[in-house]
Amino acid sequence: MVIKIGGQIEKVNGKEMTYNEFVKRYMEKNQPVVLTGLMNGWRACKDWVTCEGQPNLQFFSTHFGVSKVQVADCGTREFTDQKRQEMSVSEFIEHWLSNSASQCSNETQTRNDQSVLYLKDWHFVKEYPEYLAYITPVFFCDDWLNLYLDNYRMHTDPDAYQENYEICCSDYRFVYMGVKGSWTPLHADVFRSYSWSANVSGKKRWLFLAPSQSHLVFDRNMKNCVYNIFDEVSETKFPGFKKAIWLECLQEAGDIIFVPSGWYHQVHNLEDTVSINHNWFNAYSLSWVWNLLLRDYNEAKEYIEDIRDICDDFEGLCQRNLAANTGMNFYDFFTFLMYFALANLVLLCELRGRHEISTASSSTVAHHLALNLGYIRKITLEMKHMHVLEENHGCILDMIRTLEEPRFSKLYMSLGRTYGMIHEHLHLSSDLGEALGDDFMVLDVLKPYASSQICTPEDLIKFMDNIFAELGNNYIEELSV
Ligand SMILES: O=C(O)CCC(=O)C(=O)O
Repeated sequence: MVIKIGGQIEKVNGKEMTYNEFVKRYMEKNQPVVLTGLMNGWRACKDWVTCEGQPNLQFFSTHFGVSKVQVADCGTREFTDQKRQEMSVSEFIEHWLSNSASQCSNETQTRNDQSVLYLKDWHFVKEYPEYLAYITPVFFCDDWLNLYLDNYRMHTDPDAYQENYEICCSDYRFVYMGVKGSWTPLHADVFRSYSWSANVSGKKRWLFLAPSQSHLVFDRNMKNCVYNIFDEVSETKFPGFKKAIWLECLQEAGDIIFVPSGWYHQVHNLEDTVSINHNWFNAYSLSWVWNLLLRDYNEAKEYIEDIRDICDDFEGLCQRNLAANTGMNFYDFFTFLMYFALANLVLLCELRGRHEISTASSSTVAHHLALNLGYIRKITLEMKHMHVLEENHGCILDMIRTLEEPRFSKLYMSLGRTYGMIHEHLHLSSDLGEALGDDFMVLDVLKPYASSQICTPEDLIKFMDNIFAELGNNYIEELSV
């Protein structure tokens, strides 16, 4: 099938763009872009690439050969993805080398291990935290997903065996390695997160579909999505497909692509390629995550509607199924929102208490924090209006206990350092060295309101509004995003 290509993704020199420009032009507008010039000096670009510009397979085998990784067989479909198997990095590289050797010698292929393998989702940073292969470009640092997972779990199911979860959901910072011809089927990213993907070596072809057209790659029931846009796609099954207009991008080594929320994409390695890839989201993309959860919840509910009457806890079962299918449920997402509401509030109080919002950079940080809170409030309000979590009788967040938890201190301090770095506010990035002590004035502002526990979206809204009233009317505009 010949697809319609409507244009190319814009390519911009990342060194000539400010953070605020990136936010205004791409993150806020949810538009893809390719950024150049941001990978200079990365250790990965030196260690992982040969003098000829090829992936340095020997280096991977020698230094990381024992790592266990997920490898996709690009020729075998399994449900909506490619069939995967686990193997060590050295086994994967052995396969890669033996296949390229047999291709070079033009050998008649009689062996049955000629499948095109693609190493995906290798949690490289988790596994080798000391190695420092790269520095996340500033544009992608406001990453609540990985920051949260460094301190908390997205979902805990006391009944389920967790080993697989520990590995696959521990973070979303990956390395990908694939021979020429390896590829990734059409999909939109997990949680409708953003992603960024940096080509360390090799070349990729990306095909993108804007969210406004995503219905065109689904069947009539909006249940099944096209798997490979270059297959003969059945017009009867996918009647809208031929109307889809794709954007294309040829990503060279040294290019980083920003993939916005909800954009379907298919990716082909045109050469042997090694890339680094993060999934991430923040205040700007919370509504995407929430809308996905709502859609998947309704689907999960519909699926078991016929057993509603014989179910003791129908809602509980829906939430369990939602977490199993999507990776989080309403409780998990609401818990996530509460932690980030509290972290942003702590930082805002800290900024006002210690330094006053006088310098340009501190007021930029304050504006950013207030905007974050505005987005959190907006989603929480939607949750409240939809009466979700109303049947919840337990407390989800005990403010005082949370404020005293070391991992919460780690979370808000990392967030503060991130904003200090992004907005070049050196005070904030260096002052947040100690956890909140009892004498700390932030607690004076928060504690009177923190005594009540937060169980529902309504509680969270009240809590946030009380603190805002305390801080004065400075942030009305940001709060009404
Ligand atoms: O590079 C690939 O093969 C896939 C990457 C991808 O889908 C992503 O970054 O979202």
